Amino acid sequence: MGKLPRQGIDWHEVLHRLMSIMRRLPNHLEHGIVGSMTTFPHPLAQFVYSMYQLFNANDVALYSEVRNLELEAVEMLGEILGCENCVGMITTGGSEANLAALYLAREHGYTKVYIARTAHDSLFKAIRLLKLEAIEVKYDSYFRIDPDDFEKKCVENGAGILVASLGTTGTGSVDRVAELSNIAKKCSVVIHVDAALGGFVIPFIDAKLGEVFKFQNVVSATMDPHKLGLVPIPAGGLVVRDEQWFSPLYFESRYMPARYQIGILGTRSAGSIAATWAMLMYMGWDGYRRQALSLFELTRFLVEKVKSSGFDVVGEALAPVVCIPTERESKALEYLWSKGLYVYRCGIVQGIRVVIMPHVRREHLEAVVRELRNFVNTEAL
Ligand code: 0PR
Repeated sequence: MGKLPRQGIDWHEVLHRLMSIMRRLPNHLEHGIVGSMTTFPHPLAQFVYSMYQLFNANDVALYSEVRNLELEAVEMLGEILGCENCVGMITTGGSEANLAALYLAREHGYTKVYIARTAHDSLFKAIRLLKLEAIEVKYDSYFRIDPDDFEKKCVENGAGILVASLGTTGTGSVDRVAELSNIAKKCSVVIHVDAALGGFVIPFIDAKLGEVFKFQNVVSATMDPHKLGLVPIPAGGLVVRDEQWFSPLYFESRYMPARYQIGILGTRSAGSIAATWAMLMYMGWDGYRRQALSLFELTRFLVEKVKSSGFDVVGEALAPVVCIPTERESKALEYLWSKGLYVYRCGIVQGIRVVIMPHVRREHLEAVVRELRNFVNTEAL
């Protein structure tokens, strides 16, 4: 068990033990991981990550060039969302970026958070950690924030921050930021957009939905390179409109040569920054657009297959997330896992969630629908 050996053991033995555990772990290339937003990172990004992982990006005096790379990477992420000269930072993932975004809002005096149940759990976690006030906003039958309800709530409650999603976790729905921004303006509400997954697909398909920074009251966005950016875990992105909004994330660090550090963490690996920068440069706009188009094609294929097999799809599946409702969610999940198809839960409704990531193939999707049919047939016996 977890007992520190008195004398260290041979490193071959250490590796042997870890290899045998690793062989039992499902991986993206050999197994049916069809339900989470992770994928096999690009080999270039893996290589660059290992090149840079030893450097502490938060030692900004020693590694000011890493901060430059970080700012370039964040600016490129911002450009995808329609921002010119955005600033920000690379985080460990969407949860840290969402937490930091709500912290920024609080520091600027916004303590009310307008939020729908469709938002990712990390935002509710952030509200709890930061002791903010959540004001629940309804969602429509497509799992998008209901603009009328938002208007009613913001007229009643006044200034705050609205959380919108570009690709919700449960159904892949896309909030209509243009319309929400108009309403928000009237009530002095600013907006944070969680584009952790959808930010790498929606803007490449539909600029009107994707260029969220065109709306002046959008102050920040989350965009995760370790999802569809093809960068290894951990890599999230916090994109912020300007330096003034970002400034509360500079923290005093008295012993550091620069006297400050950036963000919620202390030491943070430059690996995530360099790998994100490398992938943005390597893929470019066209590379991510091609990826988005092929993911959408597969998503449409799945939606049609699901429907023609007598099942339903919830939401609008604009991002490559498909939620198939079933009241026997846990049983269906268990059944599919036993067949080596690692689907997840929709969360927002009872149902099975499939996420179409770059490693997912047509055969996986056919197998999901086939096994779901088999599950229903065995249950009916
Ligand atoms: N925002 C959205 C819209 C998300 O879907 C997620 C995570 C986050 C923020 C938080 O991101 P981090 O997990 O990077 O902090 N969604 C992933 C998902 O639904 C989480 C995940 C990741 C689940 C890996 C399982 C897994 O193996 O798939």
